[in-house]
Amino acid sequence: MASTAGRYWTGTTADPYTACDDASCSSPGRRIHTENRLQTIQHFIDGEYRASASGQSFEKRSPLDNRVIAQVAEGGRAEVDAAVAAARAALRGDWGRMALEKRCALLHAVADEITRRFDDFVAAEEADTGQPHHVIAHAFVPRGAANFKVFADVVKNVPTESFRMDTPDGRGALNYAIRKPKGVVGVISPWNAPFLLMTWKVGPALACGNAVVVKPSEETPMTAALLGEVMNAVGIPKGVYNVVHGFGPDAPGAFITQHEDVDAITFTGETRTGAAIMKAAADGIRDVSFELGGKNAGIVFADCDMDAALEGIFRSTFMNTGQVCLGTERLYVERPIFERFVAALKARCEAVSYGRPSAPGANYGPLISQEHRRKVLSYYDQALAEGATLVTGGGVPAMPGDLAEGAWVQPTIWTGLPETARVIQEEIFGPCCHIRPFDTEDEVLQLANANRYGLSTTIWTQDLARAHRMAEGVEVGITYINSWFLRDLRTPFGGSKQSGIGREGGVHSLEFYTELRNVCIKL
Ligand code: NAD
Ligand code: 6OD
Repeated sequence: MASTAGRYWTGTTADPYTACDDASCSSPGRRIHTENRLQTIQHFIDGEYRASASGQSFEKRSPLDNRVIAQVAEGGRAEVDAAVAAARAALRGDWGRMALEKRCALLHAVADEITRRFDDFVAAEEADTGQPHHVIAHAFVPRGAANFKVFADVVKNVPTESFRMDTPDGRGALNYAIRKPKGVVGVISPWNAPFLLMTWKVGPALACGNAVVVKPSEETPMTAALLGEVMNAVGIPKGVYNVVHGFGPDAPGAFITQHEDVDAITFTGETRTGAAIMKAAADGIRDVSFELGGKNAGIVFADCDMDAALEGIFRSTFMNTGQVCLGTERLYVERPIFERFVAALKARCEAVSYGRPSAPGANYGPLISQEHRRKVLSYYDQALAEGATLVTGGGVPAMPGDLAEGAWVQPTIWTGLPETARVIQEEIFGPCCHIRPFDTEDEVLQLANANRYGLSTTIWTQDLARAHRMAEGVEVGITYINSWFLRDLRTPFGGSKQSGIGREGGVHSLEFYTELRNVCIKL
């Protein structure tokens, strides 16, 4: 059943439009609900929406109530082959020949079209993730648009190096560097902030002149699919942006990493998936850029601004139901304020408002899936088995009606565990943290660094010298001082240790998405 419909979904139920009731929303009254609509999500290959050649599809369930909300085309080798061939053809055709100015103007147009269709993207992301409207509308979707504009501007303005050298004949030679696109880039993305994280790769890849084959997470297919409509609307040549839906191992994810005509792979996801991808990439000597798991420490000194620290730590631990790679799962609080801080954080957790994205005042959503909930709850059990003191949460909230079937868990805090406990060492990726008191800077540095991951840390202190000392001492790629998840897209982003390989952001993205070549001219 092949379809070339010009839209990423085919709806079977009417009723999509409901006014937004969030008083703090910047676009009240403009939002679309997809919560009650069954959709068919197709691949986007060579500028067209397509079903799978095999006719196979899989169910996408709502995290809110476990209802099936979409049938998603399940790709195989045929779709990956077609997508890679389309991408290669685009590079050989108009896209490969396009002037930089025009390419960048088109990417600005992509950003503008995302903004014009803001409500559709918000609705799609809400349907996929069930997360609160304000998080998606104020953080994730606007970032999707920014990812196209910012990198178009970076690429247009970056200089290249040149060296004048002496030669024995006295005439000299000039070396200069040129940047060429890597070629066909495989983009494999996760479910936790799907649109932000996928466009964070696609934006710079296209700005640098590559063509992409995207494999979004099987849990969150919608915004990647919807973006195809945007690409067609603004005139991005066909084959530049391709999406193949499906799973990872022995499926489109793996097929992209093994494909001999894929030149580079950029991946965000779990560390162990990164290891599998690295092995596959090794065969073709393909370049990889990896943003992987984390077990981030939060560090709160007694001299902090208590209200700001509490708000920052609460967000870093529980925003997006704890499903943020930069999120805090190990918290160290200086002893004089330990009891007060734990009590205040507990109170914040117990005041969250569970609900659908559209529910008035709802500020806390479900986990992404039943499978992920089973994993998180197994860690909740594990913490108690290892002797934790449960401060709050630890289970499943009582939800009304259909929501009782959703992937809800309570925000959870523990104290009293040794640092060797699994919930302190392993990434859970849920709304939970262990809190431990500390007495000295050296002690907390040693505790924070005693982990195989090294993505980020958030440190709260009003002592500037200490802030700098700590920032130099923590073994992570990204340190936030008196802040968290404040993003300037010009800065290097990535993890140390097992949290990643490489840095993306600003000019650093060029290191991955382009190949630098030297030209030497004898004068
Ligand atoms: P995941 O590794 O399970 O899946 C990510 C993507 O990889 C999905 O599209 C999946 O289908 C695909 N995949 C799975 N196995 C594959 C294989 N063998 N070959 C090719 N593709 C494969 O991760 P997830 O559960 O979707 O996301 C959560 C994880 O992502 C957490 O570990 C989190 O820390 C990490 N993450 C890291 C960052 C960062 O910037 N460092 C950002 C967001 C999420
Ligand atoms: O802001 C970004 O660019 C980024 N990569 C954020 C990652 C969030 C992880 O959940």
